[in-house]
Amino acid sequence: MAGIDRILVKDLEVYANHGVFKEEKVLGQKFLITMELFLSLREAGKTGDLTKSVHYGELSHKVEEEFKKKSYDLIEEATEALAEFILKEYDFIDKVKVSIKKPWAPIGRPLDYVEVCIERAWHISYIALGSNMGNKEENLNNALEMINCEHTKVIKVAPFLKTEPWGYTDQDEFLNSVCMVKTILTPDELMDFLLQCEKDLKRERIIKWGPRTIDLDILFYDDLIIGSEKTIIPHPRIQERMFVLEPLSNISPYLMHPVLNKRIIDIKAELENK
Ligand code: PH2
Ligand code: MG
Ligand code: MG
Repeated sequence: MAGIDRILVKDLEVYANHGVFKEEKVLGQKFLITMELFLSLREAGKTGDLTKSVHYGELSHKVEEEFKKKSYDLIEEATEALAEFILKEYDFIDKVKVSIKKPWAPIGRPLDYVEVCIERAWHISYIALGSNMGNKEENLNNALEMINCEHTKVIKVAPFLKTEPWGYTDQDEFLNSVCMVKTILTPDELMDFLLQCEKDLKRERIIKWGPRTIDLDILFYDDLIIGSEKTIIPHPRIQERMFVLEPLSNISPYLMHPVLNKRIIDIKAELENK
């Protein structure tokens, strides 16, 4: 998503009270904050419109204020907090690299500085939604509302679709949809977040593939391929399920499946012809 356009704010000097040691918290010390923002600068470059870019003065002041709000033990925490703050505050920044240097780190030895540097980004994910108990439409709408929050933004939603139960067929028909989101969560964090949403929407797990008030499954996360204990991405049964392919091809027909190496619309045509 992110190209190579970037804005660099290097070694912004801020005095603050972060550190593990008591004297660091009491006396404070100098920190140097470097922010590398990755976003398209084409439009601002062509039009001179500042609202299409980031006002780096304004950003620097906001970041300084955010940095001083709290006293962290670790510069890792402060760095993480700043990266998250920048992505949330300016959600058109695709990716950010943040580094914090401590030139006066009190380690009893001379040094140039210690530095922590991280890279964080907005990621694109697709989530399948399904419900076949209670007020299904309301269940899907509640789930979408819950998913859309500070760290995860719903970008597109497919029209809700009535579908016959697949797998375990002795149950009520489903209402299904798929949404496209951007998120700053990692795949595992997104998984935990969706499980928590299911819980909050009172999902009970009784029979595998059985009736449910709400089911939220990650279909894709960027073009990542993951097969860990906890998270399998892409979802392994996309190509067998019309209740996923139909809504998905409604919002992103030309999306590439990173394992099958085919577009969604073609995977759907193959299932139709089976
Ligand atoms: N979900 C299942 C099993 N079967 N069938 C339909 N039509 N829609 C679903 O969402 C669905 C299903 C397991 O998640
Ligand atoms: Mg499911
Ligand atoms: Mg599930």
